[in-house]
Amino acid sequence: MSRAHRPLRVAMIGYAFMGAAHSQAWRNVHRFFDLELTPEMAVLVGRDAEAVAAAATTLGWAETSTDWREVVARDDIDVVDICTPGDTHAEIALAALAAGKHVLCEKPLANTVAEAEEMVAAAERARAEGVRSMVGFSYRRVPAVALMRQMVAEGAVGEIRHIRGLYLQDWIVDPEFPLVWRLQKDKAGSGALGDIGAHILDMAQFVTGQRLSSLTARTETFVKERPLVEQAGGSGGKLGASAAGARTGPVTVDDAAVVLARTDGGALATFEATRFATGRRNRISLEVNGSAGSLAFDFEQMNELQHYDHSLGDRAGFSTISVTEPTHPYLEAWWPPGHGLGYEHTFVNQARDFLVALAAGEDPSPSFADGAQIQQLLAAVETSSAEGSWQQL
Ligand code: SOE
Repeated sequence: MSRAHRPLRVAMIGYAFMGAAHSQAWRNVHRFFDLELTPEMAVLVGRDAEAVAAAATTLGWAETSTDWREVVARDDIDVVDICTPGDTHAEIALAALAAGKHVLCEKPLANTVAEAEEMVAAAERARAEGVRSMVGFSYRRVPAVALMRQMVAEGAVGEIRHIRGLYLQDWIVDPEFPLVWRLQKDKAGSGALGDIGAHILDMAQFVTGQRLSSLTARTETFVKERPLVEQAGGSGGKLGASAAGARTGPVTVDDAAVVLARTDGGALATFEATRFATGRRNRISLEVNGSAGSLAFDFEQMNELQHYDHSLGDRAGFSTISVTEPTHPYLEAWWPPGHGLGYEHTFVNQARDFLVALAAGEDPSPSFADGAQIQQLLAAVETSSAEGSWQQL
């Protein structure tokens, strides 16, 4: 039986790639999951009045504004969803929490550890008033990743020895690709490290229940100068056109990061995050090897999980679990067995978890504190790379 529905009015700041992904989640979440809270897509906020109006029509928002400060202070807004570049996360989140709004903030939580810690303190203060906050690590909501976590907790791999995480993209391999905001430290905080490395670090800790306790890392910027966006005539987004012969500016973030780490559970872990893995458009994968077996996930086959059960002796081999059964995480709300999900569903599942927690008066997960812990790992990677040192965490 369906429940009594209560509306929850959402304002979203930013409407590019992540804004579009979050919008379709707010549009659809209550149409698939049976929820007590029904999101209303109240206000979309952006800097350019004409562009934000066009985006609101496309994405399904009722109203628009160019002034986020005015919107987060409005009495008729319950949730503020932050989908802007990292340099504005802290300021918007602090204002929204102070105004008593629940906050969902895209990853990475902030651009620096200091900002992240301020956000954690503000979230703790607001929590005392029943205000909730969450950071958006969407890949936790891939059913196969959530199942992997369950199976690790049930002992499917035994004692964990190795954690191997990769996040590989290739969208800036062309040296003529313009200097978009994701390649500027003052806007993005870091490069491949914070944008995609943050996901794989979070996923590894989420799945294994272990935290990194020490690490050493190296980062690299392969292409040090790129055409300015204005010169290239490209957008500020990822899909700017390449522009031979245009004026250039310095790339101030990493193109790639590699990490070697130990965990508090005694495992060895390796991670690689790069935007230069030619041919790998968006490959995120995680393998865990333990005393009793292994589990492996690869986003390119996101509806599958590979399992190796060591106890089967000479009959053992990797088997493929089709993660499409209604008993698997999130899938009771989706399609019949064998009808897989896609990237966009992870954001719907994320919105579901957020709304369920709000309705129950509980803390959604991952918290701002979890986001700040990832921020500390990102900072440790940068320090380690600069010094050539091991960092204790
Ligand atoms: C970066 O290229 C990016 O858009 C990330 O910012 C997202 O978090 C990831 O889901 C896809 O790639």
